[in-house]
Amino acid sequence: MTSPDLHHLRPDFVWGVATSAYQIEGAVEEGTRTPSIWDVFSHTPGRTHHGDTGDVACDHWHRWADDLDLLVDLGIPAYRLSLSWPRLQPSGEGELDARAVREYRQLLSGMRDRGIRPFVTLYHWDLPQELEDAGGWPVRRTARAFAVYAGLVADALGDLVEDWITINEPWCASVLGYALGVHAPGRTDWRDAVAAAHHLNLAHGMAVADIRASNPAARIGVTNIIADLLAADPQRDAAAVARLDALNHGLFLDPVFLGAYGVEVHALLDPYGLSEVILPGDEETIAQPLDFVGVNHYQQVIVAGAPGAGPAEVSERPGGSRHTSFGWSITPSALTRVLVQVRDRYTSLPIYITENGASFTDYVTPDGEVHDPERSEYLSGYVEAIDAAAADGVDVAGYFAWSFLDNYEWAEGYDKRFGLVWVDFHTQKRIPKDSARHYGSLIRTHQQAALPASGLSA
Ligand code: GBH
Repeated sequence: MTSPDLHHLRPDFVWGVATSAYQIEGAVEEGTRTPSIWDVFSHTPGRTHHGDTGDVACDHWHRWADDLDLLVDLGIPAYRLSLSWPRLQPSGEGELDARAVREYRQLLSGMRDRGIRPFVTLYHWDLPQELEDAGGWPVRRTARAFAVYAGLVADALGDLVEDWITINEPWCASVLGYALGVHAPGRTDWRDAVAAAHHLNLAHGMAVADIRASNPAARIGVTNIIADLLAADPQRDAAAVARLDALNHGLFLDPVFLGAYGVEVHALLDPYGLSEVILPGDEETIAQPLDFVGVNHYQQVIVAGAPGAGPAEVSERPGGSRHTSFGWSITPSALTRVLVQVRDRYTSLPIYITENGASFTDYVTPDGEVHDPERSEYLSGYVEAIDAAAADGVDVAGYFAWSFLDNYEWAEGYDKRFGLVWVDFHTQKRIPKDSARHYGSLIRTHQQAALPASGLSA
């Protein structure tokens, strides 16, 4: 495996891996934790592949110390994790649960002791079911509840965390959860999804204010999933691309970085009630100054117009000629294009790639190892694509491979393995895949090249 040349990346570039709470923690009945919408959804027959749930997942709640040791062994300096809202604040309101706070403090202290830098996501889709029963994201109250929760968490954990991500992929949380019904809570109403999207944006903005009030030194960003959209036919399908871009990207990035929803977004979603849910002052609240922007990138998509398929009325197929086991394209140049576009259209803030990765049909060979050359090649290609964006002047600050561990892939259950580390879901044994060692060597190569350079410029 060749090592890419990464000399445009900044010397202090942050290298990490990412996970989320419901996908790895398990221990769903421990302490005072209540069900989240994902507990309820995954336990509803027919909702997930094989009926898989996150009840046990990677049992990380009981194994975090060993898992952190593994990060050290692999030479991974940063770790993006999310906190479980129903564990920390079981009814979605009121005081935080003291035991859960203590346990997360142990985990975060364990990271500090091992020299691992935390990036903490406050919402990675596990809304307390009680808040869903009270209306969920389509109601405004949920945004306020989230901000209060975020402020309490910043009070309780702020001495152990400098980098916060408010919300992971509000597109998934709103569109997949409330319009397409393939994610929790499984509703299928575009008006609900549009209201949910606005309230997720509002929740982000309100939370930024509450976190800063509690912790003025905090660095805060928000993470969106950004695809590289290409027209199937440049003349015929340009409008379809613009519609999908408005729904997937503009709906979330416009108000945060440009201060208001753009005309494309209004044209597409006012028929589904967007203007009705925006109250005076909301857009100012959403457009809080941030410290960085998070980008999750997985796909290049070829888009064509197709009447009747939701508000955007498009059909999508993967770009490229090679694909992951999810059917997603392997096209590293797509990430370069996405990063350049985020800079050109939205912000010159530092960009973290907060997720990028691939599922392949991994298996343990008789030697007890997992040989996954296609994932190593994937990582090299995408990291090189980041270097290309940096060469173009984009301020790329870090990269988090999705994922640290094979884990609960939401509605897809346990069949899709994104980990750098294999997990045997019967024994909970961890086996670092070849790609984990490859990633460690990419990191070392960059760090060694960066050291003298930073010494000279100092
Ligand atoms: C990210 O979601 C998530 O942040 C992370 O938790 C997840 O594990 C990772 O990527 C890998 O998927 O849209 O009907 O085809 C990316 C969005 C949502 C894409 C679910 C795949 C499958 C259902 N993912 N989607 S559908």
